[in-house]
Amino acid sequence: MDKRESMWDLYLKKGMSRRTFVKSCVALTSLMGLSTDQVSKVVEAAEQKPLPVVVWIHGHECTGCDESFIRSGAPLASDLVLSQIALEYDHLLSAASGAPFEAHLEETIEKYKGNYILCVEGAACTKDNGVYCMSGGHTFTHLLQHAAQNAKAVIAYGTCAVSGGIQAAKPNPTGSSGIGYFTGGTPVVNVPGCPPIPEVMTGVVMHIALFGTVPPLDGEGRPKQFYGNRIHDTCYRRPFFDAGMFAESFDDAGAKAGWCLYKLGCRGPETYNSCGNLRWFQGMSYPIQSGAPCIGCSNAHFWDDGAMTERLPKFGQPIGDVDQIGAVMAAATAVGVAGHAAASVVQKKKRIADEKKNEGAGEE
Ligand code: FSX
Ligand code: SF4
Ligand code: F3S
Repeated sequence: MDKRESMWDLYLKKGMSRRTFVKSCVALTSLMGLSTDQVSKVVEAAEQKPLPVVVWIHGHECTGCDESFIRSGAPLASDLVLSQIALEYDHLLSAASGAPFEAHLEETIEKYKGNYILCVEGAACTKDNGVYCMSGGHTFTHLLQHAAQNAKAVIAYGTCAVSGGIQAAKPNPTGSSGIGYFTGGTPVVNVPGCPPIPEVMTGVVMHIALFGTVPPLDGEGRPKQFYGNRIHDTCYRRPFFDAGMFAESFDDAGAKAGWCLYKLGCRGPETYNSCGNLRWFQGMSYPIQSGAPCIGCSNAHFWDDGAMTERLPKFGQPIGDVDQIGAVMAAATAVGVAGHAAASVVQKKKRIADEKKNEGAGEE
């Protein structure tokens, strides 16, 4: 591999001051959920580590995840892309296109084998050999497998990449799924949300970039520092919930007074994400603050879960039991995940067997 510049090299080259560099490192430290005594480690890594090579590909999706990413305020997405990572290929942000662009992807994979970070947005479309999602003359699943098997780590950005998202909603005509079936043995960090919070997106990629490892993950492969709490745990409307003060309709006095949105279908008690503390648009707001219940956009299959249509609590239990409901939901999710993982292994084995059978019969 060639000698690549570090973040500090690039700041120097651009005439940016040491003070600006250290301020960026402090911001990154706090973004990654690390304590202030870790700042020196971050500074050291940013001085010495070459900029991480990033390849960013898009499957079945609405592109909302990249739209979210470019609105990151701390760090600014422009600083990240121009000074903190080496973004070699991005379906959306790269100006280049066509054959030279695809050739560049191949060169990047070859040159940085085992050392680049693969960011993936969107679901993997599997029906009819994946023909409903093509890129550069290949199916997306082919590109994904190829890019993932040579990557150092994969980041699954958005609920679509993590578990299929809207593409996998019933009746799922394209056979869409999360990308995990196609990433082989490469470590995957799941960053759900439709889309994920911009600063969560930048925080995860910078953690891998600076420390060379994936951040600590929970049982669903999500970074603990961003998905350790339910929306309900950090919600500023929580005192109203605890006091039993609920908006009954979107335009009643309770709604206007900012009471709890549970009776309007809020999924906050079963949804893990940082919306309540980080918020969106540089801390400006988040759905609940704007008067809309959380629809659980970070949960698998939220589209099929009635989140977009049901405006009443889906659980018949008394309101006072809601924390218990959250715990029951978490346990059910864990069982579901275990079952899903077992089913995935079976499906994966079957897919490998099918592929072997079809070997020589053309791509995928
Ligand atoms: Fe999905 Fe992202 Fe929702 Fe959209 O890339 S998570 S539909 S915001 O765009 O994939
Ligand atoms: Fe906030 Fe929703 Fe919990 Fe009410 S139910 S406190 S609105 S997260
Ligand atoms: Fe999504 Fe709920 Fe946050 S809808 S954006 S997880 S508040």
